Amino acid sequence: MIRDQETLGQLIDGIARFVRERLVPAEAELAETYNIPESIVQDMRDIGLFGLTIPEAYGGLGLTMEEEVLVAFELGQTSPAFRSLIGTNNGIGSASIVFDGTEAQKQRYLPRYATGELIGSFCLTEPDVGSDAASVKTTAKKDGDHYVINGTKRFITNAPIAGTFTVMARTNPEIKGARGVSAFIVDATSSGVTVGPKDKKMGQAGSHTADVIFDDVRVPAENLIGGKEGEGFITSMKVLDRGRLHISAVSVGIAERLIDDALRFAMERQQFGKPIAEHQMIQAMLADCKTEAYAARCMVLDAARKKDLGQQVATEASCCKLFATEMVGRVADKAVQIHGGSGYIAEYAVERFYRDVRLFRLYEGTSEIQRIVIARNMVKAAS
Ligand code: COS
Repeated sequence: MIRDQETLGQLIDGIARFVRERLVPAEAELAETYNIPESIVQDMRDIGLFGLTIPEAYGGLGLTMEEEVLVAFELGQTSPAFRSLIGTNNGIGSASIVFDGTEAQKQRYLPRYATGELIGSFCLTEPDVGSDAASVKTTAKKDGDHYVINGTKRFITNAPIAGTFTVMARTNPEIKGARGVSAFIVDATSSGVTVGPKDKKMGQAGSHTADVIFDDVRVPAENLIGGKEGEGFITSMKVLDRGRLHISAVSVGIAERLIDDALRFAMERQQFGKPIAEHQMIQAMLADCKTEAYAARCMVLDAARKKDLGQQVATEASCCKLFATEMVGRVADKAVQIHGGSGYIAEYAVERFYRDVRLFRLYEGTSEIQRIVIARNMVKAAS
């Protein structure tokens, strides 16, 4: 944990500079090649980006939630595929072990996630299991001192480069819902693990997802996270509470980048004898974008601070995810509108971002799921 403002300021400034000087200039190449150059990946390792949230005892920076969202505001200022590469090691790919792993599991995996030597990936979603995450069909059957895993996982971020998968599998077929699910760490090189072809997606070029198929994969019982069956779904929900705040912060960062691009364009582009930024209808769009992005930033910081104080923030995390991801969709739409015909041309970054941000309303829980979580918690609290 970074405890003093000066060190935190240096970290944030350093990441902002890295984004501006290394990542933004590489955006067009990334969009073209779908590939993050190895030299950039190495730079990310060197400045510790893979281990931002891994506790210091295991080689990471151990950022608090507030510090993490401050970093994510900066990482959001460029193509989200860059963040996606480090996203799983700092979030869904490592958090199950950070929150609920045994000491041996932490020592075995976390230091290598922190350096980026090992990429962790999170396997919850399946072909028939999306929003209804407690209905996991993948099975894990106990066989001596091993479990045998069978099933298919879908849309798995960073699967093609993963060294480990955190796999949610049903250990108790008698229990149909959440309590029958357990979490396992599965080595990607285990016999019976197959990663499918990379998905062709609408946006986020360079962030790779794929199916992962488990066919009689034998996993040592010591890889059951926390050593306890039936805890996997709860672990997933805790992981997603944190992940949802992170995605909200990235959405704020991207909105701020889009506002900046749209403002600069509007100040240069002349129509009817003056910069379009002087036309009131353009000004209204800029003002609405600014207001919404600012509101989302305040929400994310407030929820992050509450989480750091040890408060339950499932409701706030869902409020942030709902508002910030819908907000960035509206901002991207207006940024394209302000760019006029140019906004539809790939030469301008807004064209890419418009497609990129669509994902935020879908993954780590759709907007509809966030509304369900918020309303259910409201009813529960009032009962
Ligand atoms: N933190 C800790 N525990 C939580 C929790 C949270 N945020 N949310 C739920 N739980 C616990 C509940 O307390 C309950 O525990 P008990 O068995 O002790 O009672 C258990 O988890 C089951 O919860 P619930 O009954 O609410 O489960 P549902 O099947 O109704 O599902 C939703 C709840 C819909 C919210 C869940 O399935 C969900 O988030 N779906 C979206 C999944 C998702 O985001 N997928 C994206 C892919 S992952 S990148």
